[in-house]
Amino acid sequence: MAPRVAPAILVLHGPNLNLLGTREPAVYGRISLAEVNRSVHRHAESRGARAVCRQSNHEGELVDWIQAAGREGFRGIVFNPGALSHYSIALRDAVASVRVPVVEVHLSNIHAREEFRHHSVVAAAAVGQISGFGPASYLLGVDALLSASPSLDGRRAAARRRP
Ligand code: CA2
Repeated sequence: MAPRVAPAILVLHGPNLNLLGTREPAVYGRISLAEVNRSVHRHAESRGARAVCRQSNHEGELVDWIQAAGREGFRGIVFNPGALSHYSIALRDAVASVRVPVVEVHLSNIHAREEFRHHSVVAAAAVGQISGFGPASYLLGVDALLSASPSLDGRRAAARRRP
């Protein structure tokens, strides 16, 4: 029998998340992005999966990574688009254009913050959104992808049919 290959999950962090732990601790906590990534790696391994974490301050680079995720063999994407969540139609279109399921995550509860953060244009193209659990949002995102993968396609198709 062929050896079982651990499913790989791509974790994408958007603009400014490289600053995590250095400013705004009241909103985003004191944990650095490197620490978040370490706990994501550990968590994925504990679930028999493998995580690859990337951060970019550039919308186009995030689009490129989303488009390439299927070719690169990723089973799903845990995606924190940062402030781009609220206005990037390019990211929404990229998420909608790939077969790989995308779970949108946020450290803070975007619905409990300023009005302009309440709406994510990416969310309707994602299979779901996890918001407000700090770094645990990423771990919950990994769990969502690993536990729900077979049914995600159907939910995604339903989401796409919505106007
Ligand atoms: O809560 C989240 O995860 C956000 O995606 C974070 C974005 C924000 O624009 C979204 O509305 C919600 C901001 C990321 C910037 O992160 C910083 C972290 C520390 C210091 C400064 C910025």
